[in-house]
Amino acid sequence: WEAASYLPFSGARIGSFFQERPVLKNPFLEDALLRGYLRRHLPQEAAFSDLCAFGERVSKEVDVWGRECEVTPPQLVHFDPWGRRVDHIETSPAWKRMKDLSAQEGLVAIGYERPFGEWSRVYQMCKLYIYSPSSGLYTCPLAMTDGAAKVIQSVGVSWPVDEAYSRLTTRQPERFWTSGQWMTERQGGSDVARGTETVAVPQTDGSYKLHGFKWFTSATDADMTLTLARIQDRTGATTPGSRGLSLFYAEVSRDEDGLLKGIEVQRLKDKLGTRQMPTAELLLDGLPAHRLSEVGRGVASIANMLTITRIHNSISAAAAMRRVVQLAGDYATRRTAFGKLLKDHPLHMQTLARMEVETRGAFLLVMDACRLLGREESGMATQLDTNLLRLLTPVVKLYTGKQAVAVVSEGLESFGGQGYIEDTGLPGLLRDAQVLSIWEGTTNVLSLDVLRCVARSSGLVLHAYFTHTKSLLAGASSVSSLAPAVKALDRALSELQDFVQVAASRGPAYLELGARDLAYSLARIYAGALLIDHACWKGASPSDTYAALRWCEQDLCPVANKQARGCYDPNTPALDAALVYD
Ligand code: UCC
Ligand code: FAD
Repeated sequence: WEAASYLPFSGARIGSFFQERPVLKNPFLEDALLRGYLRRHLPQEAAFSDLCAFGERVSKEVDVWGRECEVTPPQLVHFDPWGRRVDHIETSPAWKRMKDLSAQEGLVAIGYERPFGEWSRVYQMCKLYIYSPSSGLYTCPLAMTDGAAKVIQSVGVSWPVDEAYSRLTTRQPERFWTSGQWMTERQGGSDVARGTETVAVPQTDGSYKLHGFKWFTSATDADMTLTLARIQDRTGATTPGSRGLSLFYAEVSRDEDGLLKGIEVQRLKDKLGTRQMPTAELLLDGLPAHRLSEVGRGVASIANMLTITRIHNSISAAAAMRRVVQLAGDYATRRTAFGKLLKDHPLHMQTLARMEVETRGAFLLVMDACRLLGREESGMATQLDTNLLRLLTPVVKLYTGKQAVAVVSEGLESFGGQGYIEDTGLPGLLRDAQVLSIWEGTTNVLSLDVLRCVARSSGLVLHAYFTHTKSLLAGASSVSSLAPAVKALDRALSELQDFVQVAASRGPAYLELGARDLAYSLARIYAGALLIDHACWKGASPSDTYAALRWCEQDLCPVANKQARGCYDPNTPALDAALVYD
């Protein structure tokens, strides 16, 4: 008996060692690049103190709510106990607290109040960046709410959307509304022009009733939505394609019997991630609606929303990377392997440093899109800024969305087996990252959007890109510590210019095959230039220089290298297909 008491793990004993969990600290104070960026561009005490206080609230209070949202996902109640159809989407108390907090903190409102002029979008997005990984995906309805407010602003804040606009942009929780964005139908989410079957039947009072089936509608507990439909003429005929689509505003409301007006919630999606948030299939059966766009200008009108939601998506991507890097860095100071802390293993630190470099590139890319958006909205944008924003929006969304999955996945591995364990909260980060490259335009569809905006601007967006990238490098020519990075970037820029010239002469099929690599090249070169530019700032740290050097060691212009290997030649589609179906 006595001997047994010395045996470890005997009986009910579970041993005395327990691993300390990684600790989430104030995400504002923990982020050197974020603070450096703001010190450089928005050195306002009011912004700093608000972000610092918000960061404290996120780490101490909100993060727990985010976890609550994950473990108490929404439920759809189709019927009440007496058999009446109610279609009620029940969300967790934490999800409702997120709504109130979002209003109070002005997470949408800031973009419209513009407290810091052209830097207001940067400020708003920095707040969302701090919030996003703890938000229980509440950043999704906020993105669509922001996008809807932007669309309303662009068509004019007047009846019937003036009330909605004031609710979308209010700081009063009891008045605050969120919006949906219902574009995807069963036949196509990318190809909206061919996929949309929903029809709008004109009413005698000038309004419409919508009939159709929306296949993906996220945060379906929204108060209103923007959606696309085809207007029927008197014979019931509609115009096919993009020219047949118009943009509609509809409120999600209930009649006196508690039934949704003109909507049936078919079911909630059973999703890999984003489980905190309801995503529903909706049957629209006479949904009352008002047309917002000119007839047939639906896609062009909703494009304003897409710009905003794609920037929000990019913020969430950069924020997911930042969060996993912060937690992994903290864990490395607490976990020992082979006799020393993980942080003292050079190979482990190299792994974290590579994640850090990716995160920094992503952060600067997104911030630059926000900077340009802020300039445009405050009337400060030059034509070059406007063109650059059009090009960068899809580039930044597609690049950061993809890299978020890679960085978060690597991040999970840095916790060893614990990274795979549900109740650590870590796996949810990866699940939620995976959607970032799918919704709001997949990687390929956005790569084609890059080609579209190049073609429609007759190359002016590329001109803006080259001009601005070169200007970012101008200050670095005399900084010897950055010379290898500048040299690599100069070479990549000229390779990119060569590609553009050659590809233009080869025609659309060639360009289409090169589209994804082109978008990646645009992203990597631009992020490299931003990192170099930031490292040249007088307040920059040695780590800023090191990050720029490391970033520029990668293949900055994959499109040129692949072109040289004949990857876009006319015979490759057939070879690719043969390989896939071999
Ligand atoms: O996924 C969704 C919501 C998820 C939840 C929100 C989360 C947000 C982040 C949260 C973080 C946690 S909502 C569904 C999103 N769906 C998409 O993104 C659709 C993807 N497909 C595309 O983007 C396609 O490229 C389409 C649908 C835009 C293609 O449409 P069309 O009609 O075939 O294309 P067209 O004919 O080329 O374009 C029609 C007009 C043109 O204008 P005009 O006629 O003046 O030349 C285009 O220039 O629309 C204009 N346009 C644009 N303008 C098209 N795309 C854009 C754009 N991106 N920016 C400006
Ligand atoms: P498809 O268009 O069928 O694409 C399938 C594949 O083909 C993709 O890899 C795509 O890149 C590729 N592909 C398509 N066309 C081309 C091409 N021309 N060239 C090369 N490759 C191509 N939608 C909404 O409207 N509102 C919402 O609130 C909403 N919420 C969502 C929530 C979640 C969790 C998810 C997963 C989706 C949501 N969506 C929503 C839908 C989303 O926007 C679409 O799924 C997305 O746009 C892709 O459309 P799809 O599913 O029809 O894929």
